[in-house]
Amino acid sequence: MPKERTLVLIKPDGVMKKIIGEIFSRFERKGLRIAAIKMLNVSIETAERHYSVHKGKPFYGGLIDYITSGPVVAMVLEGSDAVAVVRKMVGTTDGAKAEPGTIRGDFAMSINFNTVHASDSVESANYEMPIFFTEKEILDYEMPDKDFI
Ligand code: FUP
Repeated sequence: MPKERTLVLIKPDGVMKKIIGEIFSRFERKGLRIAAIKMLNVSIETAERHYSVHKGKPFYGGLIDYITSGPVVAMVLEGSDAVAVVRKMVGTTDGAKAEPGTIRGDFAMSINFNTVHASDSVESANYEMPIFFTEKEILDYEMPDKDFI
């Protein structure tokens, strides 16, 4: 499997639920390498860039309001098939329908406040990562367990 990088956001409700550590812990224990981390207030411009594919949809306005409503934790995760692996760990879009054991399944109750974002393809990841991180902020380093992953 090719090594991939993917963008994950802990959305404002995730920060308020005090599960930043829990979410990082799940990804770390899975064997994904954390290549970048940042906490930020997302500007309207950044939100519009990140969610440009949803422009014009009925939920777009609410989505922009929500992601700009409080602090967000952004991260880049790296690993084999990382995009699909992370999407599986995040669960389906609607928290009420997401499988228990997934992040949304365990911590979210709705589609509007679904706690995390994860890139849905390598193309999306390549579009989304530079919105939140410069190339220099995405670090290349080796983990001690790399030979067992
Ligand atoms: P996902 O890839 O699972 O994050 O979901 P989508 O790309 O389909 O949607 C992006 C975001 O829009 C979701 F995180 C939640 C929000 N959304 C709604 O609020 N209402 C909808 O009907 C669909 C999506």
